[in-house]
Amino acid sequence: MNLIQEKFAELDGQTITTFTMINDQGMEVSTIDYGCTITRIVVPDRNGTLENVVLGFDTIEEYQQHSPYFGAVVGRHAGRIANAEFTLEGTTYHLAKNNNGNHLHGGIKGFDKVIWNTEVVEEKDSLTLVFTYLSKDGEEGYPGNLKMKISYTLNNDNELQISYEGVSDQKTVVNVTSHSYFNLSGNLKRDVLNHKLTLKSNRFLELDEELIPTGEILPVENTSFDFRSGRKIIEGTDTNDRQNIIAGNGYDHPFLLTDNHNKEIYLFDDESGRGLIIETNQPAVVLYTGNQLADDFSIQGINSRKYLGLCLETQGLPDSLNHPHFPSAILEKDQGYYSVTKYIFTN
Ligand code: FUC
Repeated sequence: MNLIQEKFAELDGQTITTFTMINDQGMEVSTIDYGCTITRIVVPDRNGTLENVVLGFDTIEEYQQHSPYFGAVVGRHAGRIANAEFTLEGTTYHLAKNNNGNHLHGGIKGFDKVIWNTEVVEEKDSLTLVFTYLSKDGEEGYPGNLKMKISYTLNNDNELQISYEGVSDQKTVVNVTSHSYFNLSGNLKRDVLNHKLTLKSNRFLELDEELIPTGEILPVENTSFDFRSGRKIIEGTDTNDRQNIIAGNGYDHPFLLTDNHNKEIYLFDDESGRGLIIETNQPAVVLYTGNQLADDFSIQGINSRKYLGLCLETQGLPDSLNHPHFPSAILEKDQGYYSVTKYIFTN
């Protein structure tokens, strides 16, 4: 295992550092302490060729100007909260409005736009980056001083594990995830339309025109949302299903997982031979197929465009605060929040 640290940029008088973890198989994961952002994941294809499989930039300016949360940790609450408000113990909290009057991915300056403290833990067969941050009471409208600790561990089996821990001095809400856009073709050679996704999920959330959950939980049977036996992404970008159309011709939906820690999410690109198995303790995964990716900038020399990457955001259900029948995102005072997701790359 090997770790390289180098300066990435200066921001407001602070240095932003890139940490690159490299394992004995040559897999590399590069992360900056701004937003705990994963800027690069390099893994082998079926011939052993090492290439990057996530969308990321080389400069801080590009992250600030163009990034739709590329590779970042999003929080305190991932996804949309309707009208940017919720009520807890009789108090209504007004959150930052950053998406059509709604709250999205933690607000205007969420976890993705702050600089985290970093520590490195080296073990014989793994390396861990430990990021910590204190989100103060009232930040982006949320109650409670919330202490977060996020760990990225790379081992020699081409597995990256991300764990999220949090504790608050007041009752609050937490639902954190990682927002990497995967593209297994390698160095963005193709878009993700021919990637095949398999999901252990029978049900998904219906969305309204603003991509907010309506409260209805729909069965996947006989729809383009049935990934149980595997399905290419293109089958949902080109349908008449109203849910695919309102998402911008694709997917932007939370799927409820039926099985945890058991290969519940599997993405495969036949042409490169690369696969990605995702296992989590979370109740859901949001599949977002890059439907809103703008085309007026480039990503490491490649023109950005729709479907250039897809996100698999393991998490609780968005807007659960306004839908009491959804699993709760409430964190009690002094109780621990714990979420963990493992990304296993195959070739
Ligand atoms: C995803 C989506 C949103 C949004 C954002 C950049 O998580 O759910 O619709 O476009 O990322």
